Amino acid sequence: MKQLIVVSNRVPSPDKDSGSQGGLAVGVMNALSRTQGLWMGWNGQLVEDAEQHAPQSYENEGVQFATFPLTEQEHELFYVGYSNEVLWPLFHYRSDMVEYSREKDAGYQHVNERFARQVAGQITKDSDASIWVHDYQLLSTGHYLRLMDVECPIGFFLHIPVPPWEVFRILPHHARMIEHLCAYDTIGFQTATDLRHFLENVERSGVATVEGNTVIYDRRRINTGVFPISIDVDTAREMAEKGEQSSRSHRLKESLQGGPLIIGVDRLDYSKGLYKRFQAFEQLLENTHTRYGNVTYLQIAPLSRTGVERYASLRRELERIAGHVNGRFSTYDWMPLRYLNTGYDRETLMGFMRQSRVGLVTPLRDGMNLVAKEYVAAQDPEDPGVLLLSNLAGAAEELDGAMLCNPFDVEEMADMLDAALSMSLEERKERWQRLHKVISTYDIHRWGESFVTALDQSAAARHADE
Ligand code: ADQ
Repeated sequence: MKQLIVVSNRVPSPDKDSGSQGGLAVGVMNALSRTQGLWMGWNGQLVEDAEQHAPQSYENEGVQFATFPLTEQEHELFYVGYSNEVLWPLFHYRSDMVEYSREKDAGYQHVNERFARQVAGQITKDSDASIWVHDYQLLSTGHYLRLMDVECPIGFFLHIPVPPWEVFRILPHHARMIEHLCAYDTIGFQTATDLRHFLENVERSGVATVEGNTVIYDRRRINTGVFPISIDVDTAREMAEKGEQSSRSHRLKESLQGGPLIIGVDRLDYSKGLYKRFQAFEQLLENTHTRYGNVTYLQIAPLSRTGVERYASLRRELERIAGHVNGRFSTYDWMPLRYLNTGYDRETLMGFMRQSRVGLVTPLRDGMNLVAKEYVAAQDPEDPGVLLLSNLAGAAEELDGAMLCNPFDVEEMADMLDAALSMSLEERKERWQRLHKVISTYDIHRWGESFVTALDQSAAARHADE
């Protein structure tokens, strides 16, 4: 049987089951468990002599894991530096935040080569494996695998957006990145827009040619496609039903004093549009006064990438505006904006989502956004909440039934929040049914299966050509 090897920067933590982890873990575990799969990645540890460490292996839910450490310097240059101070902002259209240096670039290449070496070490001459590499931290890993004579099918999936050419070409050595991507057999994107931008970037870089959705590079044919990531809809619904009965949910409900709840759940990241969202909520309170009684906005935003300065400064800005909004509108027994940096287990989160009248998901740019889909899955079909979604999230290309807003237009967001809070039950149900149809038609299982099938097919076509 063919073995699937998944490679990503981080692997799911061994002490949690996949149901308690993010959507990616569920989709990938599902694909891996059907193929005696192996998942490889960084173990989260920083050590001085990382090169000397053989991968640590363990098994979880029938899937093998092999993880390895990095050095502090590798982590600083590869992860903090190039991945999160160059690629992440640029691919989210924030060229103003890009902080490039040759040292970070070299660190990124070095760690990508190391990931490739670790993976190549697991492949024996007669093994029948396919390799699936994930996300912007590992764009060059396939290239190094080919240099190590790994000839098996290798696919790549990008979880974040692809910017158009005029933004992409800001990246120093962007042509080299395209060249490295040409090592893969299949490259998947979240949306049709990302795919279109990628093909345009390939052509404009002059590195390879494009025929339909196929990239042709030095007699190699690279298939590309759209694979919008999704969630495990049934599990999310079950969690929401259970979560709603938890004592936390009861306490939340009591604390609302009969007023409606608006909820936001995001990693604390500048791409998620939190600052403008807080401004929109302030505008809503100003516009509607007491029309909705004690309306509460609960924003759950666990800290992420705390080593990157931009995240620390965003945190300070959010603390300031949250204090300002509450200082302005709170009464002795009502605090309108509840802003917390705590992470919650998924059952609690889904239970909170189910109780809320509006799900506020307004990234300034997002590859997909799984929270938008989780919000839909968590709703009670008889009394569903309204999804207010940024038209700049990948999910907006799919989620027919959401209210779409421009996340840069604070006044429009405030007006749409007002409309969402006063929406009739009939319209809420009708919108939710359309949304639910989308997420249940193409769920996380189909996502994993369709990518792996596409990878197998493109590799088979390559062999037929040889
Ligand atoms: P992220 O930018 O992390 O992912 P998102 O798609 O919303 O964004 O996924 C976040 C996940 O973390 C969700 O499953 C959410 O429930 C969970 N989460 C968020 N806050 C939490 C909290 N406080 N406690 C527990 N869980 C929490 C990247 C890309 C996205 C893309 C995904 C998957 O940026 O665009 O959708 O990968 O491809």
